Amino acid sequence: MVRETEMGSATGPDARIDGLGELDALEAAGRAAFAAAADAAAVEAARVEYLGQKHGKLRAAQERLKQLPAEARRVYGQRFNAVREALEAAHRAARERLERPARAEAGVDVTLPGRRPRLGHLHPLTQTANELIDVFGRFGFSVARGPEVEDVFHNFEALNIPPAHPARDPLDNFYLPGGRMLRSQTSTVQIRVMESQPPPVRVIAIGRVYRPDAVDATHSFMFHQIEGLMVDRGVTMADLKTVLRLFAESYLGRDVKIRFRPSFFPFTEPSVEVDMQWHGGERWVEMGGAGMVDPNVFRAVGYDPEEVTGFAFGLGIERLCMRRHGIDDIRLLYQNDARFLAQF
Ligand code: FA5
Repeated sequence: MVRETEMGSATGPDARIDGLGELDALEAAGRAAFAAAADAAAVEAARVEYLGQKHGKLRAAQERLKQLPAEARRVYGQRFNAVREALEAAHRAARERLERPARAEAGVDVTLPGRRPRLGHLHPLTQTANELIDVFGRFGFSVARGPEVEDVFHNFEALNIPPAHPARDPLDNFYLPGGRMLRSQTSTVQIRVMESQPPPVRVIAIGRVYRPDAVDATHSFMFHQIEGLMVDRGVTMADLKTVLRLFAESYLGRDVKIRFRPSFFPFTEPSVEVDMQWHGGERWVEMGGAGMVDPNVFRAVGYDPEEVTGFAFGLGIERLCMRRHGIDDIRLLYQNDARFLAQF
C-alpha cells in the first residue's frame, strides 16, 4: 500500500521500486480478471482493460518504462515482459476454458464410438449379372460386349431374319434414323463375336435390350438378356441342355428342373423354349429361347457350317433375378425405391 501511494512520483530515487510494485499489482489484478471472466464478453473486456493496444493498463505501464533512467529501465523492462507474458497466457487460458464446454455441446466428443456410415450396395439386377458372369466363367465362358445402338444387319440380317419378316415390324422395334435401331435382343453379339474371331467360341453377353412391349408385371420396354454362344467341332444339343441345367442348378438351386419345348427362331435350327421349375412345383416358367446355330448364320459371318456346329441361348435376366429373390413384379426393379432395394 505504501508503495502504491508513492507510485505517482516516478521521477524520484525510488521510482524503480515504485514501478515494480505497480507491475506486481497489475499482474495480480489481470490474472484475477481473466480467471473470473464467465463468458466471452467478460474475457474480451478483461483483454481490452489489461492488454488493449491503446488504453490497456499494460500499455500505460510500458509508457512509464520510457521515462525511467537507463539502469531502472533494464530491471523494470524484464519484469514488464514477464507480466505481459503472464497476462497473455491468462487470456489464452480463459478462452480455452470457455470454448471447451461449447465444443461438447456441439456434439464433438472424441471419446464417443464413431457412427458407421450406411453403405449402399449393387442393384439386384447388377448382382444377378455378376453372378451369371461368375457361374458361366466356371464353365469356361468369357464375356463379350456389343453396342445397344445397332444396325439392321446385326439385329436381323445376319441372324437369318429377312427384310419381310414380321420380327422387323416397326411396331415391335425402336428404329432410329439412318438405318439404326436399339437392339431388340443380345443375339446381335453372337454375330459381332463370330465376325471378329475364328472358332472355337465360348462366350456370354449380358446387356440391355429394347422392345415397345406393353408394360406389366413380367414385361418392360427395356430389359436385360444373357446370350450364350458355343461353337466348335461336334457341339450338340446335349451340350446345350447340360450347360443350361448346370447353370440353373448353380444359380437357382439343386431342386430346379429345366425342360425344352419345341419352338422357332430364324437363327437356330432346331429351336426350343427353355422352361424352369422350382421345388417340384406345378408351374413351369419360360426363361428364354435356345437352339443349334442355323447354318445361314455361320455363312453370314464366314464360318463353315460343314466344319463346326454350335448352340446359342438367350435368357431374360429380370426373370432369373425375380425367380431367385421372389420378386413378383418386374416394375419394382426400375422404380429405385430405397425400401425395396435395401432388401437385397
Ligand atoms: C429372344 O430374344 C432370342 N434372341 C433368344 C434366343 C437366343 C433364341 C439365342 C435362340 C438362340 P425371346 O424374344 O423369347 O427370345 O426373349 C427371350 C427372353 O427374354 C424371354 O424368355 C423373357 O425371359 C425375356 N423377355 C422378352 N421380352 C421381355 C420383356 N418385354 N420384358 C422382360 N423380359 C422379356
